[in-house]
Amino acid sequence: MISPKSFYEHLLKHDISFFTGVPDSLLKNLCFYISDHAKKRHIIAANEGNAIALAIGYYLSSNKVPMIYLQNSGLGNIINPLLSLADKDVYSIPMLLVIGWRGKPGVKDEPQHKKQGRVMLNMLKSMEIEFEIIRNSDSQDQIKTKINRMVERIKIQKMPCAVVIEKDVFKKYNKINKKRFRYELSREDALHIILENIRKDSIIVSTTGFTSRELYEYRKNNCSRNPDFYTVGGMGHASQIALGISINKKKEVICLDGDGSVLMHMGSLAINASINKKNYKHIVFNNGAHESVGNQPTVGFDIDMSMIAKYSGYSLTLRAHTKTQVIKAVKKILNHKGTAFLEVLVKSNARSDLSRPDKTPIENKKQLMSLINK
Ligand SMILES: Cc1ncc(C[n+]2csc(CCOP(=O)(O)OP(=O)(O)O)c2C)c(N)n1
Repeated sequence: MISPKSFYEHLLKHDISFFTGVPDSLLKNLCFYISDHAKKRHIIAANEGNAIALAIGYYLSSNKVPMIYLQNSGLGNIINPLLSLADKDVYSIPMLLVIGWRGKPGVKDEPQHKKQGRVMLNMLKSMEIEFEIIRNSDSQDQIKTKINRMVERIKIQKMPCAVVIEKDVFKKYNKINKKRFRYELSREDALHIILENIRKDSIIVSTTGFTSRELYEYRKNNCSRNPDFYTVGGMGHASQIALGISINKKKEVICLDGDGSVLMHMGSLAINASINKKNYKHIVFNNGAHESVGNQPTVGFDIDMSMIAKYSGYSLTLRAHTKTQVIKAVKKILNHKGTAFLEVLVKSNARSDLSRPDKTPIENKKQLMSLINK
């Protein structure tokens, strides 16, 4: 194990002092330390591919090696800019990737992480990216030696190299910059209000992380079988899944999204609006954070998502943050004969005892398909 401080300071010794990436629960203590200490030399990117691009720009303008952090779920997002820009055969950009290894074979994890965890090392090998695995049994000195080896390779080869991080490598770090609650409703409160004010047969597509877990928990406690699709992986794609369903169905299709998820692939807003299906309703819980992986900030509270949706072409866009406002807004979007968008501003304070779906994704899919294709 290593403290985030020692890891960070070791990178500084190598003159690695710019950090960008998308947060990961497994790397959260490192992410907190970087947020507290790197300040302006740290940018939380909208998606992992963007982080690679930012790192390229940083290198071009500083001649220094940047560090990019990500969960291995984000590997798909980085492949294109890595292979078609940063690679030795193209612009040859040195950078250090720090990848959280979810779904490592032999370690219990959720279904969406298993395949990615199993194939990740082979994916890195086939991309010709050299890497070191940092194990939780490694001593601090062993970890530093592995980083030294990778940094040396990066500098000689002038290309991206990676350290793959097992679970529990980083010691706990208590962040200094704690977030203050700004809004009265939690996402779970808002979710319950919405579920109680929509038609019971509405098809719901929920985004990655706590939103899906809170929806699942509600169904479990109410013993109901509903047409829900939990977007357990594929962060940022829930709204397009919902759109794909809505084009074949007359029933209301409601996407329950998160600010981090919308930001990750924000171009989809314009596509949702352009299709203008009147049964398509998009609700975003904006808590200004990636709460599911440790509450690292997004730009959610610095922007007005309902305005972005409006100018992307949604014919009705609303914002709400109190119970009365949410009830009114839900009624309005459901009565509206066109694509509608509701931004619900909430606080981050999810319960720590949230359960996870006890059915497999395939069982969930079968239940959904049997309910909507009767
Ligand atoms: C491509 C990808 N990158 C990163 C993750 C890790 N991850 C899971 S949930 C989440 C945060 C989602 O943020 P948001 O949509 O705002 O929802 P919240 O967690 O705040 O409810 C992240 C970063 C992931 N699953 N997939």
